[in-house]
Amino acid sequence: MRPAALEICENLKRYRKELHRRPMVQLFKNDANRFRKFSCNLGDLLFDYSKNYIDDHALAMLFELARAAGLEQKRDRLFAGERINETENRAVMHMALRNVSGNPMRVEGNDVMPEVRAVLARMKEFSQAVRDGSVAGSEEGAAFTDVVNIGIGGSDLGPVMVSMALRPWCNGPRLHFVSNIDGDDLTDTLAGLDPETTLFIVASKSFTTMETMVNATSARDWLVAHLGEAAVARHFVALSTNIDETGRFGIPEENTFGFWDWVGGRYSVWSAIGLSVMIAIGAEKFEEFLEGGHEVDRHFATASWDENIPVLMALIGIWHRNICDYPTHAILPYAQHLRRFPAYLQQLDMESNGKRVSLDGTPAACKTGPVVWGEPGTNGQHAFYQLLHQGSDIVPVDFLLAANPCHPLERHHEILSANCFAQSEALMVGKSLDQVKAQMLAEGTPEEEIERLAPHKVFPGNRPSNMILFDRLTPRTLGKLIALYEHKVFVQGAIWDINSFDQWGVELGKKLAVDLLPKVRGNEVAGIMDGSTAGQLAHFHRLRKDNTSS
Ligand code: G6Q
Repeated sequence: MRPAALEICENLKRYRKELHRRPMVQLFKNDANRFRKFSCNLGDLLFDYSKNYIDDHALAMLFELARAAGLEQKRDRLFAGERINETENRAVMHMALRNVSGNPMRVEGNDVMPEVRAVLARMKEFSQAVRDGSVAGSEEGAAFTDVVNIGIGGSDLGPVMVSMALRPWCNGPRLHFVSNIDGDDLTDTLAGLDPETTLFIVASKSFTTMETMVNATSARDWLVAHLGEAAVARHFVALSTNIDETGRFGIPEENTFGFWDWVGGRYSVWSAIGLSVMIAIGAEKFEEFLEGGHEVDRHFATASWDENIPVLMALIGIWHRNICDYPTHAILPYAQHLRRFPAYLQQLDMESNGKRVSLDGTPAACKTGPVVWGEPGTNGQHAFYQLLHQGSDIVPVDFLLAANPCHPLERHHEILSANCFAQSEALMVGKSLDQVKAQMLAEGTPEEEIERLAPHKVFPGNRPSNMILFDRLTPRTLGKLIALYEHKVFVQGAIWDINSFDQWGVELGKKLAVDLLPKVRGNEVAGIMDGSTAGQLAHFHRLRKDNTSS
């Protein structure tokens, strides 16, 4: 964080102490306009951040902090297609993938829209052909019934999450996802699939990722064992920027869908990486998904900060992380179809902002990205909400809820919604010792029982949460939700002055795995640098031997 921004943080920390002197509900009592003031809308979507310990003054200082961090200039550089991913020497332009406006978008001066539209047009044509059976496993063959996306990280989490979220619109072939190098993933997926009617999509930007290449090779072996080598060209499709490697794998160029180095893996679901989703929901619905993302891009680029949802989400997050020192952030969608949304955001946020070095290579002067986690409600309520309400750490929360379900079970949706509102209220309002005692007394609990049990039943309250409330979980709404969080992550990275677009932290483990592989295969443990790893491997080899001999 820049020195001027750090100074504002110090002022905010002092001011926070003052704010925290009163209960959060008091802030509502003092200001009848509080909800209207600290919430905003984007179409049907409401972002309510009034249940946080902020007021006009705190928010004004947070805006000042964003200014001191150079947010506006950094946002302009993003949209101008400059190489803001400095450590990888790349621009960041995933917004072009959902630019449905017809206007140009430039990366270092060159309009990338013609290429983007060309790939999108090919994706549409191909997905339609798979859906109507005109592209099939053989000349006269039956239509593909199953599509297996093989990819990992950014080449998996997006399509998995989006296809789950948009299940009501999935009317194409069944989708499956294989990501883990653990052979169970591929084995379980292939069991029950008919090679004749199975299409494999190998999704890998680099086409060198070990997990994906090994899974793809094993899938290829499976197919060849059933249908012969010639079937590969019809049953395999590649999504990649590495055309040489896709060709070497045996996938013809007409079955390869490209994208560009300005599309980061965790931002790539809008690109060819979304092909599996397009096959499942159809091009028209996929286009609506893109439109939702684009709407947020325009909003982020043009709305004033006090109405700019990603900016507000980010600043509230900065408040929690840097001013209040809260270590984690929970994403709690009250939507079963969003059950992988927390995992998706975990990658988006933690891979982007889990950095301890500033852009200039010096240590970041403050805490950066929090641990992001979550599960859908109401399931989480029966598991970890205990800690949210009474734990010794405060966990800021984002609730997400659709006003209208995509299923016909109205009664379920009413109960689900009531639970969501109730949790957000309970976190803030809490229940005091006096209230607990009064209730126990009214219930006829004996005096000493009250004394013994009452402290355990106290809810401290004053715990912060945001609410994102929208009409229905449509492709357009999902596009909006993802883009809101993408830009939130960008704003926070800009304020922390870190590079949100690289991921060097995943490299060391990958390299060591390559070095250790021969030692896993053989049983020679010499040369391992630490006693623990050597001991683990020796034990591993003993167990492997026992298993082989039994
Ligand atoms: C995302 C990361 C990472 C990446 C995977 C897969 O931003 O870069 O999760 O998506 O490592 O990479 P490939 O698509 O190159 O196989």
